[in-house]
Amino acid sequence: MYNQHLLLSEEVRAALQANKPVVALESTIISHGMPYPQNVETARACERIARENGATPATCAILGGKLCVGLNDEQLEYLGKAGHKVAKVSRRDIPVMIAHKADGATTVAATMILAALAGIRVFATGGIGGVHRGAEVTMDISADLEELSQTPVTVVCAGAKSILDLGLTMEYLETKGVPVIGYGTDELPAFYTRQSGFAVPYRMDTPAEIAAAIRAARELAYPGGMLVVNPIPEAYSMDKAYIDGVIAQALSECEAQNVRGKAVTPFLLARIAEVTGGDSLASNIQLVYNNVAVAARIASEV
Ligand code: PSU
Ligand code: MN
Repeated sequence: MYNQHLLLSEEVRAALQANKPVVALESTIISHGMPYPQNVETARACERIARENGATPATCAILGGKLCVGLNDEQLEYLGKAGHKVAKVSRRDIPVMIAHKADGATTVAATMILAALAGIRVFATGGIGGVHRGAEVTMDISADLEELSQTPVTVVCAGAKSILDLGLTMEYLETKGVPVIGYGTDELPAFYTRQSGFAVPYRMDTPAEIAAAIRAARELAYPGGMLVVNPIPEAYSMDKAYIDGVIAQALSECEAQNVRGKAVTPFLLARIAEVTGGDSLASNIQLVYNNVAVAARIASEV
């Protein structure tokens, strides 16, 4: 648990030492995934929901070059207000951020690295990065997928947005040996909608079953993590044809404006929220809450 670059909050340190359930939360969703002030409200509510479901929340970020696991209220507010002024940090960026004593918001990949260093095994987010549409030409494949194959943290998400190529994303995860578990579903959810048309290899209906798989992977000393896909609650699920149309529009704008690299995902998220007049954001927030609750219950059983 000790690393010179790691800074645990007192609360997280105490929970880990006492072997109590802890759930990691990412910060790119705060600074690059949602607008202010909804991002800060959501981040705080996630922490509350983790607690209500029996786990200590550990929001992760890099501040002053320190790998912070467990943030206080001011730190959350800072990241939310700073938005795109703080760096979006994935695996490749971490050593440079430390060298520059810089501030950064951690993606799924980077949050997994911080969580694993701290000894946290379960992590909740909204959606993961994946294989982008057209990746056979652009090679735009999120580092999140590679991280899932090498870092032993279970990520609970609502599937992936259809800004990605969901079929190729599932193929990639299969190739990399990442178990994908549908929580109460046989189908990969597509973030805003409960259905995608792609099957998941496994379905589990209880947190205890998922925890048993996590323990087994650990007992086998598997290097990687697992992906739990948890569908958005029915009440907040969006109309598939409508959201697919909005996503198609956002994708063509992205291409027309020549947006590249790590700017792609934040650009698409922001455009989709704008075009839907905030409806997609409302759904996004609810699915994150749902994931935090499930992750906390899994963490309680591991
Ligand atoms: N997908 C979402 N919301 C998000 C992200 C992805 O629906 O906020 C963020 C996560 O932090 C994820 C990152 O790890 O974007 C992936 O970025 P990229 O595609 O550049 O790897
Ligand atoms: Mn990318």
